[in-house]
Amino acid sequence: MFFNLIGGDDYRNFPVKPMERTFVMIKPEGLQRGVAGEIIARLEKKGLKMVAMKMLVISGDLAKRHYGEHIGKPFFENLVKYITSGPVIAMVLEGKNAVSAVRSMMGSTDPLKAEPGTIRATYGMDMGRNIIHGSDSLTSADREIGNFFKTEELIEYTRSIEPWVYE
Ligand code: IDP
Ligand code: MG
Repeated sequence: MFFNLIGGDDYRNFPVKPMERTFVMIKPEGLQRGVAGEIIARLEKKGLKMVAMKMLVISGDLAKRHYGEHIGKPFFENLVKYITSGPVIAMVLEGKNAVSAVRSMMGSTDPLKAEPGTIRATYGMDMGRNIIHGSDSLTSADREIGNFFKTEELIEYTRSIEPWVYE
């Protein structure tokens, strides 16, 4: 588990909290439609801390590993073909309950059923073009982060705004 303690030595007596890390990806349609920056801005404004980010074209092997739980499902082949079809932006975000914070900002898998205002409801029309991926649990997050990033690509740093994000 990538636990990270922030503010441990803080002279303002800022409490120590274990933070979660989650894996987030802007899918190819996000870049093609020119909304990647807007989506990243939403996550950033929420208070989540970026600890890693890169743009890449996913290989077939990586796509199959990333979506391994869906092998055999009717949409699997298309999903792998699509997710490898153009560049994506992969990132690791850190925060209190980061996994569920991102999932609730994303909304349901089907953008037409996603709660209005969520990222998928705002930017998407179709299940296969739902704009964003976010880990569904801490276990998935660890696995997915490991699939996309080397440990040395996860950057440790302190943000001075932390006490204005967390009580
Ligand atoms: P999630 O992304 O909300 O966690 P999953 O069920 O893990 O949803 O599915 C992974 C991705 O596969 C979805 O984000 C979506 O792009 C695609 N997908 C899932 N179910 C379908 C489907 O029934 N038809 C087409 N694509 C699907
Ligand atoms: Mg999923």
